[in-house]
Order: sequence, then structure tokens, then C-alpha cells
Amino acid sequence: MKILSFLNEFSKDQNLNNVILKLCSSAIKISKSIHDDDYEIEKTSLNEDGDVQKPLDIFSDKTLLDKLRIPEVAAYCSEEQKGIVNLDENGNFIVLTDPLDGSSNIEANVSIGTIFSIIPKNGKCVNEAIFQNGNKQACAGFFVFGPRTTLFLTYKNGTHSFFLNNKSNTFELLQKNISIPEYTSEYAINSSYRRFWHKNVLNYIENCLKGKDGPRKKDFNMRWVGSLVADASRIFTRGGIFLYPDDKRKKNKDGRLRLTYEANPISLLVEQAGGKATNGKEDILNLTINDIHQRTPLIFGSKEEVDTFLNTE
Ligand code: FDP
Repeated sequence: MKILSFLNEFSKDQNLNNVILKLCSSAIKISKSIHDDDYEIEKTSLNEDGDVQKPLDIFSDKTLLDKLRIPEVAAYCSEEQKGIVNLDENGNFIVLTDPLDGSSNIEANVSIGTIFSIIPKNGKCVNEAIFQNGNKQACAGFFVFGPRTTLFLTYKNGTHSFFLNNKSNTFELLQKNISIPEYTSEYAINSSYRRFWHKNVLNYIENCLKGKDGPRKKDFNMRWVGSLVADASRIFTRGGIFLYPDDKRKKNKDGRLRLTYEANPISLLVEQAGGKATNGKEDILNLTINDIHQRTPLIFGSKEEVDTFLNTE
């Protein structure tokens, strides 16, 4: 089933559907550029927050912003932009995006992606609408530019996946109502930061590593791609837990990933697929946004495993 038919049949808001379709056409353009690019690594710069910015980061950001200049979109916020970009004041939607997540992996030919979150204004001004919590999102999703280009999408009616049919140049339904398995024995964490971990993270991972002979009474496997969209894609496909906690490093005291562009959209998709997402204390979707570039610890995945993490001291 083509995404247009899917949206027409299952999603009621035509204006929201138009925004989703513009995101899809942006993703098709970005996907093709990733294939054709010569990866000019020497041309990197730094974005407003000191993160490395590659030419493809800038290209993806520009593509999205250009395509989203439609009457439905009131404002655009991006990891690559300093502030809120106001668009059509009569539009009802604000799009927040990480235009090219995982871009440090480009040259290694590892899956990367575009993450987005759509917030409705619903009569509020742009700032009031943005500075609420993630439960206010109307829609969220991410594209993965990997062996094939896929889309994970929710408009709060389940999480669904699509793939790009390169012959017809359209997204087609892959799986309706994805369900993240409740139990797992696979975890994902960058363990090179072990010496900076807080006690609960250290104990949780130690317990996993003890396997069958330890308190968890089962053996665990580990996977860490280091590209959030790829790690998330795996968890939507076969379950697992992803951990990017805060740690003892000063720069990581509030975590590393972005609440608006990464944690909120992923968490909405996860909850809609029956999983759980937390910052270690509260559900991600209950956190109030105070700054568009705000960072947060992020732990998400199979519900029972996230609960086990939360119960580890
Ligand atoms: P990247 O910097 O390559 O864009 O969002 C940031 C991110 O990648 C995530 O995709 C990924 O999960 C994380 O950083 C990896 O961080 P570490 O290098 O600290 O493991």
C-alpha cells in the first residue's frame, strides 16, 4: 500500500498528511544525495552548539526547510539552526528535526537518518506550543538511509513502518502496528564511557554481563551501531534496550542526545509500539521543553527491560 493511500485511509488530518508527504519527498532527495555524494569530509564546520557539521548535514537541513515552506507549517526548528525559523503564521504545525542523525558515520557507510517531530499550535503562539512536553506531539517519525530507505511513523495511532520503492519513488507500507517485544536479552550502550557511568548504570550492565549465572538468569547480547536511527530501527524490529545515560563528565551531566529532535520523537514511536522511554527518572514524554536544543539522558526499548533498568540501584 502506498503511503498516500495509507494516510488517506487511516489519518484524519489532511493538513498533517501534507506535512508528512513533504517530509517524505525531502527524505527521497536526501537519500539520493547520500548515494551520490563524494563525502567531502575536509569541508566540515561546527554548528551553533559546537557539534561537527558536514556538508550533508547542511544539505539535509536546507532540503527540509525548503520543502516545508508550505501553508501548513508555522515554524521549523533544527539541530543545524540556531533558533526557531518562523514560516507561515497561519500554519498549524511546527516541525522539529535532526536533519541527518548519525552523520559521524557517513564515511563508514553506516545507516544514518532524519528524525522529526510535529507539534500542533492549536491556537497557541509558536513559542507556547514548543515549550510544552513531548506528549503534545501530533506526529513523529524517522527515516533510515541504510541498505534500504525506511520510515517509522506515528500520528498517535500505533507505529507503522514503510520502505522506499526506488522504482516508483514512493514509500510503501512495510508493517502496520509494530509491537516492540516486551522482553529482551539484547542491550545497546557505548561501553567506552564505563568509567564515567553512575552506579545504577554500572550495576545494570554488570548484571547483564553476568549472564545465566547472575541475577538476570539469562545471557545477554550487545549491539551498538552508534547511529541512533540504526539502533532504534533494530529495537523496533526485534526488541532490545538502548541506553545513552547522563554520566560523570561535565558535558554529559544532562545527557548527550537532544530532547526535541531525538528523544521526544523516538519516545513517542516507542510508546506507540508498546515500549517504554525514560531519562532514568521520568518518562521522556513528560519532560518540559525549556530550550529547543536541550539535551537529555535517553533509555528506551522493551518495556520489561527498561523497568528492570529503572529498578536497579
Ligand atoms: P552523531 O553524533 O553521529 O550524529 O545524535 C548524535 C549521535 O550521533 C547518535 O546518532 C548516536 O547514538 C550518538 O550520537 C553516538 O554517540 P557516541 O559517539 O558518544 O557514542
